[in-house]
Amino acid sequence: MNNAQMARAFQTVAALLMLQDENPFRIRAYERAAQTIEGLSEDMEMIYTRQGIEGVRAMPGIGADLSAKIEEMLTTGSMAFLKELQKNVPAGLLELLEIEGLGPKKVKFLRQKCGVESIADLERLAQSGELGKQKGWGEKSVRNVLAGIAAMRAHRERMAINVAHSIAGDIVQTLEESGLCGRIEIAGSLRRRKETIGDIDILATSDEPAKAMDVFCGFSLVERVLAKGGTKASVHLSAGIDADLRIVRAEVFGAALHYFTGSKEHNIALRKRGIARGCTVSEYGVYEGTAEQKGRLLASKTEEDVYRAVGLPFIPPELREHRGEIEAAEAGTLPILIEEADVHGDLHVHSNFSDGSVTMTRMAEAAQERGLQYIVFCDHASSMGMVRGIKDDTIDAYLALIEEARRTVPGMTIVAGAEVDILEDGSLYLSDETMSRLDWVTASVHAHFKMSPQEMTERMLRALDHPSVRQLGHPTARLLLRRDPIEFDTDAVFAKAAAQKIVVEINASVFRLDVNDVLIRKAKDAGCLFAINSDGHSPGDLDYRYGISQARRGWLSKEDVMNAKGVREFEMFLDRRP
Ligand code: DGT
Ligand code: CA
Ligand code: CA
Ligand code: ZN
Repeated sequence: MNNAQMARAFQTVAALLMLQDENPFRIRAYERAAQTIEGLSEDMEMIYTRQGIEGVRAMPGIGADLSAKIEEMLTTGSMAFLKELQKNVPAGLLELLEIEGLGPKKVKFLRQKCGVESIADLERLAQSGELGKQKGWGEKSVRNVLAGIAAMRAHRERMAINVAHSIAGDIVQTLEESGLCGRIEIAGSLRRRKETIGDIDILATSDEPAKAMDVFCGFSLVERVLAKGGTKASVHLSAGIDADLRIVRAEVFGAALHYFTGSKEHNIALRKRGIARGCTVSEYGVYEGTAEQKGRLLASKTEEDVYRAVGLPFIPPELREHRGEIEAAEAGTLPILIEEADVHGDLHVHSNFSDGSVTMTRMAEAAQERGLQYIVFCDHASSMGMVRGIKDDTIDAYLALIEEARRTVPGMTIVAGAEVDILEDGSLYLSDETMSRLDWVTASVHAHFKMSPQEMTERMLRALDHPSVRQLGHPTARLLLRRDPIEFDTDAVFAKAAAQKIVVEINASVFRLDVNDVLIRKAKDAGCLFAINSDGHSPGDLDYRYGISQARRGWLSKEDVMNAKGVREFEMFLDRRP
């Protein structure tokens, strides 16, 4: 069984559990495992052969239960648990769960009362007006369903960045190993580290472009070749995404890389700037005069040359979205962007006290191995059908385990925190007394996503007014490509967070990447401080790459980020109440 098949199996388990009203945290564990496996750059089978079940278990989001299931799939080629779940459910029903706003209860109702077993069935029913006649289905909810179907189709057209990145890495490696290419670079939205990817763009140089095209079109994941020319090819991959390869001459590599990195809007703005300065910017280089005149070549070898030719310093790819980066470059005010190496702590990790897969001690050791100086345990304090977790009557046990982890991993600064649900009315799940015993409270929305923006704003503001709250967890509660963000007045909420010195989280999990680039910049302008947290549920989750990307796309420097500060500074921040 290969990685893609295994990931799909876990995804299906998650969906089937949803139809049985399983608790959401258990479902998320399967989803997380699926994405981890999809994003692996190595075959699971290799890892298993080399390191055994321990190696599997050390991976992000994979604990004892899931690693056993992986072992089962690798050794038997199937998963008994999945087969058991599949017995009673038609395949089309699973797809219905992907529609925003259609929970398992509604799907079950639709199946039993209307015989709906696929998206096509549902669409017919909604459009014919029959759905609106059902009990509990008004005009508005029918409209929502149709909008949900449209949104789902739109979501399907893009892919999570980690998965696209891993596939692109494999393509690059295949081209490298062919020995046919000189330079090979990932371009497009992936190079700009956009949170979701429409298609993969790869740029290369080669003395034998036709052969390089053959290698690209013969890449193991290619399902069909969409177009193939002398220097350009497009393929559709079995993962459901397209990839483009362009071969260019080494002399124009910089200009081509700039052009194919985009964004289109950035390119257009740069071309306009060129025109104003009497030159032409294109994928072949920067030339004096108009496109027709094609005067002297000013730049084409490197991107730096291209920018210099239009009087600018280099602009990092993450900023190339035409959001003022050209003006800032001109003024010399581009930020010095934060880097992965700047992360020294993590202000949101879980242990198996709630839904994490390992003990606090194991997690703290992993953080130490990762080179972190401090971590904040934020196990769930949630009303959402969680058996485990922090409650007013389990806080003693929780704090005792924190103490134990501190003794066992003395080099690591371990902070006792909690991720406390913001309830529907903006109050918090734990009592004030319990929260006062913690050094850190992350407040997060985990349920009741649909309310008017006014009500949602009031709810969030009320939570942020609580004196125990130090951090706003995954602020918009979205799940990338799956659940849209909650709606609230971001100006009001960020202003409150800034005033209360409440850290705004950039959740680095590829499921969330929340808040996004645009909101990061807005919060920065409001004076907020940030944290780039893994929200890790297992050792392998301690990965900040895509959170860093998002922060860079939001123009952040290390000064803007709390967990880019050393442990002493963090401890001072802990002590200083607003
Ligand atoms: P995606 O694939 O939707 O995630 O986003 P991109 O940015 O990768 O877009 P894509 O793949 O259509 O094109 C790759 C780059 O090629 C894009 O970022 C800029 C450049 N490009 C494509 N079409 C145009 C165009 O019509 N004008 C200009 N100036 N640049 C373009
Ligand atoms: Ca692209
Ligand atoms: Ca493309
Ligand atoms: Zn959370």
